[in-house]
Amino acid sequence: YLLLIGRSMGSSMGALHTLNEARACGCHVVAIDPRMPDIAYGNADWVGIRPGTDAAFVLGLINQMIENKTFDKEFLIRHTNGAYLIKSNGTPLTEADFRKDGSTSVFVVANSAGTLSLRSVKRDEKGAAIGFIEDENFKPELEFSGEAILANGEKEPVRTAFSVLKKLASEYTPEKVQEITGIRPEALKGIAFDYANNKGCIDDGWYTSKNGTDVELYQLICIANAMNGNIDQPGGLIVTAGAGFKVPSVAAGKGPNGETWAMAKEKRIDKIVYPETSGTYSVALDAAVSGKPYPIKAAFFVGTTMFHRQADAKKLAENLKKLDLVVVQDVLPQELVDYADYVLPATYFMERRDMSGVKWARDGSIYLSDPQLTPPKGCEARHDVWILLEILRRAYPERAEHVGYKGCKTAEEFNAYFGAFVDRGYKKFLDDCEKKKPGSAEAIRKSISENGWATIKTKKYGEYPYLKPFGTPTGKVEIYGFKSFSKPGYAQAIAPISGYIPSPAYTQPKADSNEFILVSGKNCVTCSGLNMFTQPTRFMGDRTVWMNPQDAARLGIRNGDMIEVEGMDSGYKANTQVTVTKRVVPGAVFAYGFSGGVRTKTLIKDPNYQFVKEGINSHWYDTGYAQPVVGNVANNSAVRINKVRG
Ligand SMILES: Nc1nc2c(c(=O)[nH]1)N[C@H]1C(S)=C(S)[C@@H](COP(=O)(O)OP(=O)(O)OC[C@H]3O[C@@H](n4cnc5c(=O)[nH]c(N)nc54)[C@H](O)[C@@H]3O)O[C@H]1N2
Ligand SMILES: Nc1nc2c(c(=O)[nH]1)N[C@H]1C(S)=C(S)[C@@H](COP(=O)(O)OP(=O)(O)OC[C@H]3O[C@@H](n4cnc5c(=O)[nH]c(N)nc54)[C@H](O)[C@@H]3O)O[C@H]1N2
Ligand SMILES: [Mo]
Repeated sequence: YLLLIGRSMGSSMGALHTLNEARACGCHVVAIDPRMPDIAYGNADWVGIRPGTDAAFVLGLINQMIENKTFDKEFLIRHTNGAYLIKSNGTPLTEADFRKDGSTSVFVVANSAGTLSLRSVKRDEKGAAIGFIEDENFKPELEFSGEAILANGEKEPVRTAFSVLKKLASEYTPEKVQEITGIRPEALKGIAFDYANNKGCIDDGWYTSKNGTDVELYQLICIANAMNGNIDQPGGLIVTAGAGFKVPSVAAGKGPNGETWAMAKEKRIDKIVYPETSGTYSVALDAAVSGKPYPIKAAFFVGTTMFHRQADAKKLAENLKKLDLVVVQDVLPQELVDYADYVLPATYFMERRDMSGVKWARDGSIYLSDPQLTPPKGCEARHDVWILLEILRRAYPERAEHVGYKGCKTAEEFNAYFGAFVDRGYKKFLDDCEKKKPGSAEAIRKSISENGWATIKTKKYGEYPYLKPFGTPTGKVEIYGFKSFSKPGYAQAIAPISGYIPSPAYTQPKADSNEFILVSGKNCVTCSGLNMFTQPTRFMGDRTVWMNPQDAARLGIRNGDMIEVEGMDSGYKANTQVTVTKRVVPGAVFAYGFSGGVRTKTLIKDPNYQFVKEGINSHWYDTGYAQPVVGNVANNSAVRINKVRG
């Protein structure tokens, strides 16, 4: 049983094939999405939801599991921080509350008699988490509440993390959930029944740029998975194996041949503003205007579409003009090229040799792709790394020397230089495999030469968090985020657990009016800035905006009409064609990302590519709102739909 919340799968890297195998084996798939994803054409259910309200749905699901006692109590006690005690101010009770020299990383559980026991993560000399320190015979109470006597002699009311979750979830009755999400009580109850009965799993996504409340949502999704005890088990939410393959490369202060150097003291600019971000580009562009936290004067874009990727295209366009230097290194003349001082053409992956680990699969594998195309004679395009090294060599020759690069005149010369790293990494990897398991190197070499890939490590289930701790403060699945208390100011920004929060990223549209939430997603034929510029896209792509028949009737709009989409927050206006369809919920409109509204001057001079101008680019309507501390930027927005006459 698989629940997909805001996952279209139609585009998801090879996962569709596995999904279909699962369905053929009887896996029931349910998609919770404001629009019906393509997978729901087959034997999958689609449950429409009002955009940005998913947290209420998940809390409703958790509440049903608690009310019906269908949750995995044993798992919650043993493998989550559900039984860990929380003080009245919301912070965890720790050893430091009892002893002056006590640790704030040692947490406390209680049994039904009120006896306390300590729990913490076991670490090696280097600080790496290797296990748990806890009394396995101690039976913690999941719903304990009572008083603890602290070091200063004061009595402190305490309760378990699970009690906090239970109280929060209790507000999300099926009726309340319907009011917020639009999902019928019977649908919620049915999903809660099936999900628990089949020990289902909710995909945990990875694209957290929808409504500016995504971190909270994904935390709730993980909690709902823990409620089923279905973590790192077959058919559950798993930690993938990984192959452990590395080629000699450049890391902070370390070169491929063992060279070392001092790194600049400055932190990456987005890490200053959003310390927990995995990458928030808007900070750099803001700094181009404000000079804060430090001034940015130049930007170098390698293989990213920016205008179709980044929320708030309007600000992007303004900020790009403020930079002294913009360089775009790409394979196609996408919109960003219009803002570039220099355009550097790169070769495509099919023109290069590439060896790497497979990241997004259950088992750990490696692959080797050989070049299948040769760039035509006279073509200026070069391998991405070659371009970058040539710039490095001219700007900072000593740094290029650090990585043993002295300049290459021809592609063959560069490929030999670069290929040597891959060969060295591959050889070392094979030697290591052979040492661990004699005979394995030959088997891997054979599989690579015959298939282009080889599976190195088969997934072992039941490791995390049963034997190996997660990276959380407790090492367990945290149904109450202790990370929130790890640094000053964090608890205000990342609550340990949250209820439904209306999106702070855009104005909430008025019901039954011409105001809507605009959502986007990918599809197999038109997503990615690359596919957009292939001719078949003209015929396969969908550059319209979808609207529910109920809304269309109220506004007097018919299928195929031209409409004007006006940003409620951004003020931006553009015309496009409308598709009137029940595949989107009332109150929301949908457009594929990467599909339309291209404004580049260069490419669309070609009459064959005029079509890329059709449709809208949803990012012209975004506010650019980013979540504090984590920095994920919201892609959904609020728009007015106006009928175009004539
Ligand atoms: N062919 C192809 N395949 C690709 C890619 C590609 O470019 N081309 N890209 C790859 C990448 S980088 C990724 S991240 C994956 C993405 O794979 P998925 O995450 O499966 O795909 P998306 O289309 O981004 O999913 C977004 C879905 O969320 C819905 N949605 C929007 N707002 C809300 C909301 O508030 N609530 C809910 N419940 N749903 C909402 C949208 O309608 C959409 O269906 O695909 C990968 N696969
Ligand atoms: N509205 C909306 N916005 C979204 C999303 C959405 O669903 N809806 N999805 C979000 C997600 S999950 C992601 S991952 C991002 C993706 O955003 P991007 O990563 O910017 O998207 P791509 O379209 O994959 O951009 C790849 C660019 O690299 C170029 N390219 C391809 N191969 C090479 C190469 O070998 N070398 C070089 N130098 N260039 C190359 C292509 O021509 C293209 O211009 O977008 C995000 N933004
Ligand atoms: Mo992505």
